[in-house]
Amino acid sequence: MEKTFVMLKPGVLQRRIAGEVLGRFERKGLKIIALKLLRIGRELAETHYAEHKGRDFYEKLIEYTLSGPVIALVLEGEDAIAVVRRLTGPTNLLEAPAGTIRGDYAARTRLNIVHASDCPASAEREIGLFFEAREFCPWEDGNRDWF
Ligand code: FUP
Repeated sequence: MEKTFVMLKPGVLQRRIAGEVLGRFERKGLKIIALKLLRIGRELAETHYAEHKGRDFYEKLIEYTLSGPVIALVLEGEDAIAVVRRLTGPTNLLEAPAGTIRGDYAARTRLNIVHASDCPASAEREIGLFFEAREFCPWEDGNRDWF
């Protein structure tokens, strides 16, 4: 099963929509196998967004990422990376359709409220940046009658 990294940026907690956003991933059938609430430091934010260093939006992006706690999680599922990117919607807010997380909850590209890995190499790198092996909690579905 594929794993992907997701970060709910500070706007999610500030707007009290963590449950709604997490619920979208759960309803799709993705499995949460690691999750934590944390306030990240500048060093981690800069490493995470290293590919954007020097871009005109970089400082504001780092500032936003550091502006409050984030929720970091690892989701597992078939084609989890692509499935989660479809749920979050495109980076550019003007292209994010209603029904996607960014399309429904974000008004500006810079404040697009959620990060999701875009390829297997990024997922592996980002999971490694935010989580240690002992923080994972794999589980089995068990009683499928719930569904
Ligand atoms: P994504 O993978 O969809 O999060 O997109 P990027 O890695 O390209 O961008 C990371 C973050 O930079 C976005 F969440 C928001 C910010 N950004 C801007 O503010 N303006 C841009 O033109 C592009 C990205």
